[in-house]
Amino acid sequence: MIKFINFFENIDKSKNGIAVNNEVYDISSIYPDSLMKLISDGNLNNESFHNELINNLDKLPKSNYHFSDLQNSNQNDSFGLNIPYIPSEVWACGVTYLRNMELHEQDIEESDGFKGLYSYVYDSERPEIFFKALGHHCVGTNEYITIRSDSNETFIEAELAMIFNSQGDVIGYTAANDITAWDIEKECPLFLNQAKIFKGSCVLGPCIVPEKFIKSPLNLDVNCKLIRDGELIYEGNGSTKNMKRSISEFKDYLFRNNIISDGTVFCTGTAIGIPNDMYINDGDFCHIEVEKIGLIKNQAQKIIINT
Ligand code: DO4
Ligand code: MG
Repeated sequence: MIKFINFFENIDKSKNGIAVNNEVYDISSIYPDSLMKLISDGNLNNESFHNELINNLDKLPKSNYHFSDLQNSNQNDSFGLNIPYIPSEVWACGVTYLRNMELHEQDIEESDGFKGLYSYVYDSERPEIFFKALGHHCVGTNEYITIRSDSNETFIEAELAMIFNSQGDVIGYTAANDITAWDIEKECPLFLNQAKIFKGSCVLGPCIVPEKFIKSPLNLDVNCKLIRDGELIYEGNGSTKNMKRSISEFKDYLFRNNIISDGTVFCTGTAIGIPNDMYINDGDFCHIEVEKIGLIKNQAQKIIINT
């Protein structure tokens, strides 16, 4: 398996690389700018390009760090992983798992809100596809995520994300945190954009895995952790095998009468229904791990004033 990454070490703040068997090689001589180029030139999921890389590993500069060192690094370390590339658009699908639908319905019931909405969407033939982010709303692992100044119940959403090319092929996968101001969303469904789209509302990373290395995307374990003052206060586990929708359904509805550019990211819905009192506090750390892809971890920052 090859994982494509953007990493930094010491004074080099952005290098494109590959991780093979935990070793990290610098491919910046082939891709000097963004890994987006790898997507637009068709090489991300191209087997002969992968073989060429594998056969020439000894000619590529090797990092002093392993992939696991970069992935587990902390905010102030001089080495780590950046967001793999800045996508032009991120879309998402909601209510794709029964457990999340049930928890949302239960919370709506208790708060006297729009009852039945989430069960309607879960059962509906048309999936709930919504716009999630532009590139400037997205961050990578170890960057700050945001709790909006006007939200007191913001949640982690641990998701498998697909990477599309403009033709509608799924060419890779990454992990995502679709951070959601649930109190704003549950007050009124028409507030969804405000609940979903704000700066630091979407984490992507830690790498891109080409599609051909993930044989069963709908059978991946997903884990998330909420850590407060160094203590694990919540851990949840899920699996993409419980996803109600298929990949072809996502593609069909996302591309219907729409223009989608290379490298568009699509978050497939939260695989873990988090209890309604486990919202994120200022300073908490949120970890999300998707099997075969890796770990993204971020500290939350509550915005106090409106900046
Ligand atoms: O409107 C609800 C969106 C829910 C969501 O983002 C998810 O299920 O992941
Ligand atoms: Mg979501």
